[in-house]
Amino acid sequence: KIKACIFDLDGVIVDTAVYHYKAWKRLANELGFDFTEEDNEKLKGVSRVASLNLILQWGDLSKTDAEKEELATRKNNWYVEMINKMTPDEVLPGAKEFVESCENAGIKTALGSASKNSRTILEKVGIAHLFDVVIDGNKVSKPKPDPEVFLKGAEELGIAPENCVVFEDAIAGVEAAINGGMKVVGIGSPDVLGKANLVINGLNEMSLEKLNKL
Ligand code: B16
Ligand code: MG
Repeated sequence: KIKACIFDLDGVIVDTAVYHYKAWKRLANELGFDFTEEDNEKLKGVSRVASLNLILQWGDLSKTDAEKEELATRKNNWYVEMINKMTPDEVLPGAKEFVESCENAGIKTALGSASKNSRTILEKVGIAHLFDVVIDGNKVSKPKPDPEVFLKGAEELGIAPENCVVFEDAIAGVEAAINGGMKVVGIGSPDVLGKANLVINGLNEMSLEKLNKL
């Protein structure tokens, strides 16, 4: 029986991928190269440092750790400038409603995100109060597909992993949930997220009825 829902942030609750893309693209351009929106897909759900490493690889550049830190900070400052302007209408369709319906049904809710900026985003879009627990990039050290982020969420909620369901848009996140012994609903394409127990296009297609059938 499902007793808790754990939500990824980018791609499930909000579409911050577009802001990540703009900021990374600006950085790449300053470094003298470019990458496509298709390449950007590979950065979804991937941590900040890992994203930078991939981008530098695409530009055929190698940097010292100190230089990487400066580059990641530069990108993050642009990103933060953009997310600071986010508004409640940027919550993806049905997301707020579904999290609320969980709350009303006595199902616990947590956020499980790789982002170190998740607090700002939740507050800007006005839904921070809807999550019982927030586990994000500030609290975990092992990136998805390691299940750490979701296991910590379950632990802080006091719910066993087998009674949790994770909502994820990235393949690494779907794998992380499975590795943690949880059920998982994929948000996106069945071709990519086929390992999930159920794949839907967005939380607007989710319901408590579907949750109970997982
Ligand atoms: P930050 P999620 C992930 O969010 C993004 O999908 C990924 O593109 C980003 O690099 C990562 O967060 C870290 O974000 O730079 O803000 O710490 O899908 O795990 O909610
Ligand atoms: Mg995501």
